[in-house]
Amino acid sequence: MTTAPRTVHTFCRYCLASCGVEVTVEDNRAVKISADKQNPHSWHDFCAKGRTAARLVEHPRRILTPMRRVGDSYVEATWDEAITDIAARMNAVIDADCPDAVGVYYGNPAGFSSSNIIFMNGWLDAVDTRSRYFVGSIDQNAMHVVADAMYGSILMAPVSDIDNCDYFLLVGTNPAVSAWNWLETVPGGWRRALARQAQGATIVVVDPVRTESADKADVHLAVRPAQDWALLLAMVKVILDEGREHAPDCTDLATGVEDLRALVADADLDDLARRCDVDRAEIEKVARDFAAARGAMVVTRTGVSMHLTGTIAEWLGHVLNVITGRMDRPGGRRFEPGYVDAIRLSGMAGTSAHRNRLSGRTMVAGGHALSELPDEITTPGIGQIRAMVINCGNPVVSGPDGARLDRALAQLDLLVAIDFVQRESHRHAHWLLPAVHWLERDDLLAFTSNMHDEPYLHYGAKAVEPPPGARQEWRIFVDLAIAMGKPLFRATGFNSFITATRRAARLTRRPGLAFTPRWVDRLVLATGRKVDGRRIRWRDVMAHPHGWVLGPREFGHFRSALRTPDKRVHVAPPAFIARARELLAEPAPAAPADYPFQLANRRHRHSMNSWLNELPGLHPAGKGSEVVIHPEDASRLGIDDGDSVRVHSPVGSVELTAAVSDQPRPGVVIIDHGWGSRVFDPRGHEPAESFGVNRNLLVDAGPVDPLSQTPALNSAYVAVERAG
Ligand SMILES: Nc1nc2c(c(=O)[nH]1)N[C@H]1C(S)=C(S)[C@@H](COP(=O)(O)OP(=O)(O)OC[C@H]3O[C@@H](n4cnc5c(=O)[nH]c(N)nc54)[C@H](O)[C@@H]3O)O[C@H]1N2
Ligand SMILES: Nc1nc2c(c(=O)[nH]1)N[C@H]1C(S)=C(S)[C@@H](COP(=O)(O)OP(=O)(O)OC[C@H]3O[C@@H](n4cnc5c(=O)[nH]c(N)nc54)[C@H](O)[C@@H]3O)O[C@H]1N2
Ligand code: SF4
Ligand SMILES: [Mo]
Repeated sequence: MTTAPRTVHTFCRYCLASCGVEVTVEDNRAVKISADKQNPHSWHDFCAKGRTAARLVEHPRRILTPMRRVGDSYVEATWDEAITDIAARMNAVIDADCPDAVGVYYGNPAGFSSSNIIFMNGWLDAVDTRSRYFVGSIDQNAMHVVADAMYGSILMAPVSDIDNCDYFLLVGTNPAVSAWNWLETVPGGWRRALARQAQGATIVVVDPVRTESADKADVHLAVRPAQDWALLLAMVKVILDEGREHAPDCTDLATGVEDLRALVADADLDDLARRCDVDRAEIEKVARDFAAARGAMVVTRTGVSMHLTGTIAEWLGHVLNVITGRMDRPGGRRFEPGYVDAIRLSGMAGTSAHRNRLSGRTMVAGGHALSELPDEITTPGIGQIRAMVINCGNPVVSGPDGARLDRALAQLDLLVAIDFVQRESHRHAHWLLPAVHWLERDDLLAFTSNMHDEPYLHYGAKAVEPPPGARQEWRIFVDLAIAMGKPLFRATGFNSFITATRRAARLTRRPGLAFTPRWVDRLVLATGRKVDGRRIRWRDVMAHPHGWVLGPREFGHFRSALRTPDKRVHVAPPAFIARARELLAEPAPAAPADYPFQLANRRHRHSMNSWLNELPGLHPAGKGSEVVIHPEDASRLGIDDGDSVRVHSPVGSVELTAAVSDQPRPGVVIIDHGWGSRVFDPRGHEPAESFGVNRNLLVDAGPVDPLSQTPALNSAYVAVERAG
């Protein structure tokens, strides 16, 4: 029997643009997904990834029940079998060694579920392991480290006030493709910036590649990769030396400006200009225009962070905003309080200063660095990781030196992957556990409410029921803790409380009595901020299916939100000053003779890191298999457009097709990241499908930014030659 079509309004949870969508549902299938134009906040970025979300839900290779590895293939199993077996094997590993023998890697999509990370942490605390590996170390750690040192909390992420901005200094970001998101949701951000430009605002894009965004910019500074720190330090120097700073903010809001002055006094503009390979006169002009503009902002993103110098560059971007009076002022960066105090709530979760046994490095933002994971798995000793969960991640492709990680994962006693399909990183999994897609899931993303560029609440309602065999991560972690006999959140009684609610639900035949994260959502709202003088009630949330703008954008919340003890912005954290001095003392960057090119990266509108590039019809054949080379470099190497070329580094080698273009600056070659991930077929036993080439095989995981622990993902040195 078919049922009449119905319409569900919700939002896309692939990226932080959080587009409102309208889903037409027929027979529990999402047959059409379009932008929800009644959404008052977000739909303008709506893209093909959201439009085709049902293709992943209905992926022909989707895992539909837990699957256990038997020899070289997989057999279907029940959840009871899966949880019992995994719990027993994990307990055995812990008993033989210590809790750190069980580890987790969690990737970017984990943050788009309202319950995943909370209950994963509850389980990790139950197990009492410190072997926690986080995608931040290949993405946003620099931002967390800077926010912590300058503002007192890793979660103090300022949002962009685009509509009042007269001068955009966009460093290492390509918002025309990526949407304006990295720890902030600024719907239609790029369009709005272009609208400001049409009214006279200036857009400066700093990028070694002439991207779609750089093409539209008034000024494009084709910086040498990983040398943004030098460029931004030069701008800080121009502003401080010439007295162009915002004096009240430098004395009242900020502390440490004198230490900055001392730092720039020891830096030389010509030297800095040489390092970043941008003309000194151009740097001076941008710095002066930036300081003089009425409303202005520096925005730094992944192009800044994914280098050995990432934290210093990220820091100096924030410094420019602070010393020119851009914080909490129109056209600059504000603090959005959101409807819950995410900073307070996350603080309650507690952070660990644990040092990894081999590297001795501490956690950043609650996790260790992915680049350390292979050694922690393969090196014997107390705390050697023997069992792992990969939760929403594909680190073999998205992280550095995937070949090394792949070899390590193969040595585990137990590897559990929670995902929709079996990808490259799940190749050695002993258990594949089927996840639930956002179209099939309810989410209240309260913890990111302070990243929206206006006060906003939207309940992510599910559009369709998940396959009966799929389970949300929270449920998996809760069941594992119970089966392992370890108290969730280290809270005695929590497990028996959950079991009691389940028993009550069974006995009374009222499934609604069983514990779900909805209880947490309600608690969060009940203790959240007041709107119009009262707390948000659940029925208010339900009354706004298109999303709810809670009030006007407000300034004036930044200072009180600061978590530094003195409620001031620390512009010169000693560790950053010391590292900057170290960089200044290093010789100017030069490529090693054997590896003369730097490897840049590109994203596409229609893929999401290492996934969504396998969806039928979304990508033409050959996508993800080209290396873009500047014409001068190509002619020197005797390479023509379409030639087969080999790109290699000290750690890896890949073959691709040459595309000759003047988009990269000479000396830089581009290979898109996120490709080269196989999708296996554990149910149908068809051969693995492969899409493109994994360029991160070329990135050495060894050297990392000492502050953020991020490797040189987008500035590794490589060699290029004709193949054959
Ligand atoms: N060279 C280079 N490397 C990069 C980057 C770069 O710019 N250059 N970018 C980096 C960035 S910004 C990031 S964020 C990282 C990403 O790195 P990761 O987060 O490790 O990997 P993703 O490629 O995002 O893979 C996410 C996986 O989660 C699965 N998934 C999606 N939704 C869900 C869900 O709801 N539940 C479960 N259980 N699984 C789900 C997907 O199917 C996919 O397998 O990669 C980084 N790598
Ligand atoms: N379509 C699509 N949208 C996405 C994603 C996706 O994979 N696909 N990923 C989402 C995620 S997880 C994130 S974190 C955000 C990321 O959002 P962005 O940070 O805007 O990511 P990119 O589009 O990779 O832009 C980074 C730019 O930095 C440049 N760059 C590289 N090295 C340097 C350098 O040394 N200096 C400077 N100045 N620039 C450099 C690159 O050439 C690139 O143009 O996007 C999100 N949105
Ligand atoms: S993936 Fe596309 S549709 Fe989904 S939130 Fe991001 S920009 Fe919007
Ligand atoms: Mo990311």
